[in-house]
Amino acid sequence: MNSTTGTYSWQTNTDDVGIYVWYFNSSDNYGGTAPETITVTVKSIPSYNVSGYVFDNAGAGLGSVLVQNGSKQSNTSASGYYSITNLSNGTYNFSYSKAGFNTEYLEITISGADNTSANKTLYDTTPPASINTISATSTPLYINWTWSDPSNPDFDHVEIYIDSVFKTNVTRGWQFYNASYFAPNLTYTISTRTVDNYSNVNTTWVNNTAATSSELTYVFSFINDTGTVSNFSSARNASDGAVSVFAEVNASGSYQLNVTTNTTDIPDASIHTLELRYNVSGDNFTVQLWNGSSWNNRTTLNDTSLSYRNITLYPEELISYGTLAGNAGSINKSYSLVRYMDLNASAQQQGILYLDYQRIYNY
Ligand SMILES: [Ca+2]
Ligand SMILES: [Ca+2]
Repeated sequence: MNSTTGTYSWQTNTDDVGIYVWYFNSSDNYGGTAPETITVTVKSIPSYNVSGYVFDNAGAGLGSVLVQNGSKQSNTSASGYYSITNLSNGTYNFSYSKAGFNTEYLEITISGADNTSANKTLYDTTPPASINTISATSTPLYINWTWSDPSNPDFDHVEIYIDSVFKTNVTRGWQFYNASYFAPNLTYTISTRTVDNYSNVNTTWVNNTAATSSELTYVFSFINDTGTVSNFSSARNASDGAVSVFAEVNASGSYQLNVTTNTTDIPDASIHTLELRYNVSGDNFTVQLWNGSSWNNRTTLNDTSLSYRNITLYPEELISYGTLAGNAGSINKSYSLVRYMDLNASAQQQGILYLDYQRIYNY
């Protein structure tokens, strides 16, 4: 009460909501009085709610988004829904933020009603980090690359390219690509890019170049037109310390040998060498190779103690008959026919060829 002006004022707060009855008695200096009763009702200021959904790049509800205007804040549920209560009329600037997504804003005006459609879309435009520590182990026909995935929660997969050709996507957690079939003794380059759940692609390539090793293909089978063959499997093993014995037999009055061997599954490579370890007794033997239309003499085996013999094959001496196909591509496979002959048959002495191994070296 202002005693000079007679003005009475009362600043209410939210605790004062209610109905008040005020009694006034006024008097003048001449004995006159007058009562007055005034009823005062203190009402709460009207407040409203703002609610809506937050969506992601794909239009799906996005949970755990912080929706905030000053001290008023809420996190979205798994479905993307949020609600902020107790806002009075006015204009508000809401922020919407979540790690990995671009922060967005929405201006909301409240004018005497709830706003139930304050929807917002957050976009993830950030690609994941690259893979780490890629390395390779190789065999003649395979290279196995391994790496560590990036730690980003939304990392989804790695794109795999071999020599700049897309091959596949490797899902999060696998962390390897075993490439088959490659040709022996060549280099191959893997290139990788990481991608997140929203198809954001890391434009930085992580590459690794590795080499396949050389391949040794052992003789597979044989046909003895003339002669005997024993312990043939010993010719298919360079480390067993045992030999296969190709022995002449007496035919039409002279000792003769004519044994043809077949080596299959020889993979593509730039150069092929026929490798022998052998010795002879009693005679020399000619090695012939089939070139697709005729037999041709390539060398004479005449060492009487265990010796090595290498013959570089001509391309036509590798006869293509199919392919080996894997997840990295396909390579041609070939076979080669090698014949052991006695070209100067003797009537007196039985010659013998001892073969430690026969193989074709691809490099
Ligand atoms: Ca991302
Ligand atoms: Ca052997």
